[in-house]
Amino acid sequence: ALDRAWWKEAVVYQIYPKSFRDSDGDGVGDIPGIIDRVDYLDELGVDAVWLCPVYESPQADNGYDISDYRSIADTYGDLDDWEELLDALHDRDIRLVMDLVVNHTSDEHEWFQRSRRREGAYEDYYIWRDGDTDEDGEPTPPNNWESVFGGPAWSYDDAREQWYLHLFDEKQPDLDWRNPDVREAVYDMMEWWLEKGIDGFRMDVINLISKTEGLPDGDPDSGLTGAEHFFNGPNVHEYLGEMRDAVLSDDDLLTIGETPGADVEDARQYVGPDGDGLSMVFQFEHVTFDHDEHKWDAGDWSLVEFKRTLEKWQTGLADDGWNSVYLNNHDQPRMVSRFGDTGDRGSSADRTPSGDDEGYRRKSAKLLGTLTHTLHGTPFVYQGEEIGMTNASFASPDELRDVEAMNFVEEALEEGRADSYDDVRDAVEYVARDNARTPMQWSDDPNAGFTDEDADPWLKCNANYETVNVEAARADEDSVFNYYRDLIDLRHDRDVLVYGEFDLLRPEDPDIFAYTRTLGDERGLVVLNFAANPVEFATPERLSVDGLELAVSNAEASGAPPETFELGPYEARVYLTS
Ligand code: TEU
Repeated sequence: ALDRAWWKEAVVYQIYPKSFRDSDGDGVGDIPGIIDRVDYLDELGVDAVWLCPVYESPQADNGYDISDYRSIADTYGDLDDWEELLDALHDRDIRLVMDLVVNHTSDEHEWFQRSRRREGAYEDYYIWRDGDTDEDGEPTPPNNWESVFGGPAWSYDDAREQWYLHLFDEKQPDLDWRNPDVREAVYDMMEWWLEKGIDGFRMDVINLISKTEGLPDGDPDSGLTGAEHFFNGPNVHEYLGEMRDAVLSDDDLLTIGETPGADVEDARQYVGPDGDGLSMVFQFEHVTFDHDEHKWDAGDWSLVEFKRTLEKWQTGLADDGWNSVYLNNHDQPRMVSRFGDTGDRGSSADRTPSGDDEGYRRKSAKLLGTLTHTLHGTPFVYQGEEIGMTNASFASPDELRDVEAMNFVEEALEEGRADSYDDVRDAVEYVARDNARTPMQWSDDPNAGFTDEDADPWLKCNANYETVNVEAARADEDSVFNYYRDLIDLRHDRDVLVYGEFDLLRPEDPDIFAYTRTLGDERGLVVLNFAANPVEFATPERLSVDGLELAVSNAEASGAPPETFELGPYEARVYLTS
């Protein structure tokens, strides 16, 4: 019998609240705005929402810096609004997964404020150390670890006269998970949210919570100095096991760990009943395989390598574990700009030949959606992906809002790696997180229908909203949106797409991503052309295509699989047994 779970059969929709829908005209999205669009989610057909942080926060990292875990930021609304959202979703059988950010808090969290004053039990809530001094007697940090957002991972606190560790921004001090009081406080907070009836947690950088004892220097030649001492650290499984026993074991929850730097072996330890019990993780290998030393060097990528990376995860977690499937989120560039083809529209990275002024935007967006909905694992749709939103254009650094991107530009200029912004503009427009965070494009009204016409959105809208928007997409039978509805329906209807075994065909084919899915007598064949030109693909001889019929395609196709496929640019076909 199948080991069924609702979260294996679900399609999850990720909401970045700041950019989803603004109901009160302050230029920032909010919870009433989301409530207003719950019917839209229902129409799309998704089963769950992952809501990025809406908690009280000074917004140094758009809410990933939490100053109070048990209240909602004013700009998003209040707890009553949140309860109303939960009800509105549940009324439509859509579950709600909340973001859990517990590697760090905001420096404005009461815990940190008390800790810097060494108040009683809070004294050891964070990772405080004395520093060293250099030859000139200047204070230097306790070790050489680097922050993910650039610069040292340590800042000096004048009140406490010690350094504190922050793997991200200086306004995001790391909690000391060795302290049982910290862990207890986190579990209590989780229980508080669970009692409100939520359906799971997405756990921010959960594999970073344990650091090597003694905090030794890291290898200065690695991409991020110190990483080997805080990614998948020594006690992480002990803490996650304890968390499971304390708060997660009773409910049928979706728990997904965000685990940068985890390989398949690591993932097996986080996921499943024999591991820490998480439902799944967000792995990063398929979104970092094109990085050189650093994400800002991202560039050429090959389909062969992309396939190899995904196959490793597909097969590696097939029997004990489960995959999440995503190609973009609020930290990654828009998938259609990265893996598809947008011409020169909405992206400066014109890496592939274009068909017209927007390249093959629609067609390649559908192709990528076909991939995510037919791989083995739970698909995550990031807001705007379902209408084929693209990377944006940032003419000047003043248009950027993300701390990581702003630091990158500033450092490049300071360190002389760039003479002017123009030297790094391509990199910004290719990988900066702001690309994914431009406001959701609801209509061709001014400000894309995201906020009032005369309001100032917190981050500029992508200029292509006049054609790329929800209103236009809903009205157009042939839109990316309507194609996504079909994909989601199909996945709901057919167990083979959820539970079927994955087998990659022709791994070395440079243009075609093809695979089968098999579940007893139920079979599927997926053939995807990742090239901007027509490509032939011969059905492998040993493959039985008996009984297969076309189930969905982004082109004109029908019937049974031919002996030799002639696939148009970015053409996608899914065949299933009837
Ligand atoms: O991201 C963690 C992380 O390591 C990366 O996604 C990282 O932000 C990105 O690759 C930098 O290029 C999580 C959240 O998703 C992100 O939004 C937060 O900024 C970060 O944690 C800190 O909470």
